[in-house]
Amino acid sequence: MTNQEIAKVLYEIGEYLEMQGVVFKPRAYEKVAETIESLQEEVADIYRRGGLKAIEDISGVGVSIAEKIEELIKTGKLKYYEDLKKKTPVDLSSLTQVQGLGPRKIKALYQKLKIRNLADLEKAAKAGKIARLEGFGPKSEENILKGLKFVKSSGGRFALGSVLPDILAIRDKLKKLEEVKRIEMAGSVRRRKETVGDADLLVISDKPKPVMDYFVSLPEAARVLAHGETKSAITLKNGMNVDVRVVPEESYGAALSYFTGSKDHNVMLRQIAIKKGYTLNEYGLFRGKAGAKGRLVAGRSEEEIYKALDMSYIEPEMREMRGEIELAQKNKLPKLISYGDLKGDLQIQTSWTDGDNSLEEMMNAAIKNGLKYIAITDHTKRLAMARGLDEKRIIQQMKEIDELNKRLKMRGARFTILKGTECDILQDGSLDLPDRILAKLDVVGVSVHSLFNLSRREQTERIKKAMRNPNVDILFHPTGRLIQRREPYDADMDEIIKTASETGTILEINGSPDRLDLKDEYIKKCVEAGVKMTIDSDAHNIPHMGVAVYGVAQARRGWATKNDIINAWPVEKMLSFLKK
Ligand code: DGT
Ligand code: CA
Ligand code: CA
Ligand code: ZN
Repeated sequence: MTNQEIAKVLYEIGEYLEMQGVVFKPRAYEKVAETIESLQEEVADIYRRGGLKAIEDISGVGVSIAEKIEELIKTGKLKYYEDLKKKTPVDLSSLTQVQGLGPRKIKALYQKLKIRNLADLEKAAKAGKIARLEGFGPKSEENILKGLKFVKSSGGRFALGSVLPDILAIRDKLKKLEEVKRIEMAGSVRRRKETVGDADLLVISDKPKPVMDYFVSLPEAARVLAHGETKSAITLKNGMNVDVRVVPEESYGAALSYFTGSKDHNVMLRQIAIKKGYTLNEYGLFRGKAGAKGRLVAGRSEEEIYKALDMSYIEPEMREMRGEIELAQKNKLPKLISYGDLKGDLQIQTSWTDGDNSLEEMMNAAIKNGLKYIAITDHTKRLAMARGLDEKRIIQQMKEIDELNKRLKMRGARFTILKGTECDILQDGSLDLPDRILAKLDVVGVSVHSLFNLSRREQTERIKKAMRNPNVDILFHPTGRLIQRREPYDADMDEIIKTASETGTILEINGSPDRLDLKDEYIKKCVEAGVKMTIDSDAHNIPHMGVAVYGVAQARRGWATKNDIINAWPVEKMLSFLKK
């Protein structure tokens, strides 16, 4: 059982328990699921190494959950979970994808209308049955229909962060084979697109047969779709396909370029090649016609192909036909922020509120990860579920931070903990902490966590008012979307970007794989408007700190340079840029 599969069962247990109105326990399961999802090591390996005890050492796991995980690893099944499913036999994982449908509503729909799956739901909503149901109403029915449309449109794709670790693991296994000379990811994965249809791997090998035999017999393969010497494909347990193609060394660059896409970018490259009297395909760039008659001009590397076409090399994340080819021809491409450029993280949660690790633990992990500063940004009191901080507790937290900073200094460590908050924006745009507290903090982030359904005008004004507060530095997860789960709240992003530029407010690129908020399109707009951004992990535990890389990927897709991202700067420069 993979971590993903274990997490999925735990999430569903939480949801089933919530259906039954059980308190606290659902959140406990959810938190363990989140932790397991982001673990580097397989829980099955942890178990093999250290038994039940080692599982209990995972943050948030008590005896009872540990035993359930053990049963899952040992038998691939869990009786407790099967029993819960029998009590309410609904297709939870697809129904919960519909925005606004939580476990309790799903239970009501099952009890009153016998709705078990998306098809039942659509039928009932279209027949107007949900509008007549107590506790639902016409507005709710309308939202369900909207949500259903959204689920259908995102169907069949996978959030990058939920599949990239598995794809990298497969790549690394293949890389170890002596028959594999080189291997690279291509397709949308290499372009780091936020959702992925399938994964495409490219291999150079003189002996493809053993490579392909090994590939199709990987334990990750739930099904084998194709098994040939130049192309094979498998389906993973989560339903995603992985293709492997073997290409000759002299065509590697051409094949990489071709299979990286995007398709539109490739089409344009081919047209440019034709104008110059070449032919470009997945085997190379040829003078005249391709094949036996043409002479190979370039093909080994992507660099030599771009060069032969008189343009500079284009990073994969930019190959989306958004003007990158024109800039490459003029040698005017921006120098994108690199994956190692982040020096700080400006959104970190701790066990003061709903995080799993203490402030000190998060600090130590950040130091270990090579960061130079972090801002502690726990939730505020309106988020009672997350034990949000009130004035008294945030003042206590500031003292703890002073104390830790003092100790860091004594140790000679070049690391700073910044005092911060993720302060809730209230309905009228005022904030959940008074200004005299906000003024004492180094970094004030604000977030919308409630009232997603305000009208476009109200929502936009609400956010703008918060941004105009002279104590507010950053707007966290600015659109509120959850990839494939929740659409952004209705607000005018152009106006928000404009307000950011007028007020000097930073917009966040939240790296959580299910958020990636801002998305690439808005990042590009910010870059153009001169609005600065920060790339944060929004980590609630130590493993989760690693997700900032997805934020960097998204930033690169939005053409951001180091100069656009304030936490790629040293701490003094970053702080002096914030509002006074
Ligand atoms: P995905 O899998 O939907 O997330 O998106 P991609 O971009 O990975 O697309 P995929 O897997 O269908 O194909 C991989 C790459 O192969 C694609 O980015 C460009 C190239 N490719 C596929 N089909 C065609 C085609 O008909 N024409 C051209 N020029 N390129 C193609
Ligand atoms: Ca693909
Ligand atoms: Ca493919
Ligand atoms: Zn938040």
